[in-house]
Amino acid sequence: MEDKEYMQTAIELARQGIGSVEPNPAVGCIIVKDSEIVGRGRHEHFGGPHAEINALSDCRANGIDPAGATMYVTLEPCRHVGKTAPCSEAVIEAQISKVFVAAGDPSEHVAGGGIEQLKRAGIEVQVGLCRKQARLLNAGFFKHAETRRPWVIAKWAQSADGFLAGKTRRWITNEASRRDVHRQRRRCQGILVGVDTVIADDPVLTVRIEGLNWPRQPLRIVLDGSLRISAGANVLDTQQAPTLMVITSGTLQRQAKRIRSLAAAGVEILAVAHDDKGRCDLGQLLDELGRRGIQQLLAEGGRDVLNSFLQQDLVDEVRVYISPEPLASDGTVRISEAMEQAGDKTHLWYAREQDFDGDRCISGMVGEIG
Ligand code: AOF
Ligand code: ZN
Repeated sequence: MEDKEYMQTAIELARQGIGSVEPNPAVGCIIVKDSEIVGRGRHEHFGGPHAEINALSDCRANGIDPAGATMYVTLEPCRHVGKTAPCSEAVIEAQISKVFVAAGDPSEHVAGGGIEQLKRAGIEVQVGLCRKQARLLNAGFFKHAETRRPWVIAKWAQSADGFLAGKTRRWITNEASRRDVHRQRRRCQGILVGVDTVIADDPVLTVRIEGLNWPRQPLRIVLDGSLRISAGANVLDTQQAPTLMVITSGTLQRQAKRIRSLAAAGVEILAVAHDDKGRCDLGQLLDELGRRGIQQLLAEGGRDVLNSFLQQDLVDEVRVYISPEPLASDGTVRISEAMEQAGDKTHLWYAREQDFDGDRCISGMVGEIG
């Protein structure tokens, strides 16, 4: 096998962590000695040991001393004490002689320091093998570390003829598609909707997966400039998950009493600037969410909210679930032109089409990965 194939094997290992490791990156690691893979490891879940540590343990469990071996790791080994001890030290201690790193870790606590430490210890380090693939896998992690803003995923469900809602149908897409939405929510730290979606559908906006008691429910974010939400809305039940209501600064004064009672019920309020139509400043909101450590944000609608994100070039990834059935005369809200364009595969990078029991899901990124 060539170096590139070893790194690709490490990337495939890393991929298995998506959905369990966030907001940490999914990382994979392979140890090779005498042209043979002698250790494999990946970061398996948030808070758990890092990929390098698992690969070193696997190597030793296989009865092999990692001294003198080559390591292929998809992210620069950390050198900080976080929930775990620094990987760089473990690699040095194990006397690995050469390390291939796919991509540097731009996080403040690493930022080249891990690579530097390995080099100082006399280890040969080569950076950049399969870099793009490695960055693609953790696009949200890299964007947040580099810009302090979340990676925005615009998601919607539509009928074959482009409607987002119908007069008589509650669900446009099938159960398999909706199960996938919960898997997507799992990799996000925030789920955002506009208040009109709350008024129309009264969603709960939590991660619900059969047989899984998900411990890290994302923050539910409702754009509600003038605070029109009804007191009994499901998202206001903060026993299930935390909630942030985003209002405009004018509303902060006008609805002081209502805001106090929401705050008393555990709902957080964030006032942001607004435009002349009273719409919340999304750039300011993303800055604030990034500051709070929200790395991946799932924007679930409705049409006007998604449209605003798209028109302001704030969307990084699109996920469209398409039912094979038209709604025809039952259809009410049609997708916007901006959404139609964004959902067009020719406009998406790394576009992918999946089948969920007959529903199609088209996903891809709005720009190229740098
Ligand atoms: C690595 N290998 O497998 C991962 C790394 O809180 P901790 O200790 O889990 O540290 C999390 C940080 O470590 C995370 O923000 C990222 O910078 C890095 N992730 N580093 O060497 C790994 N998952
Ligand atoms: Zn580490």
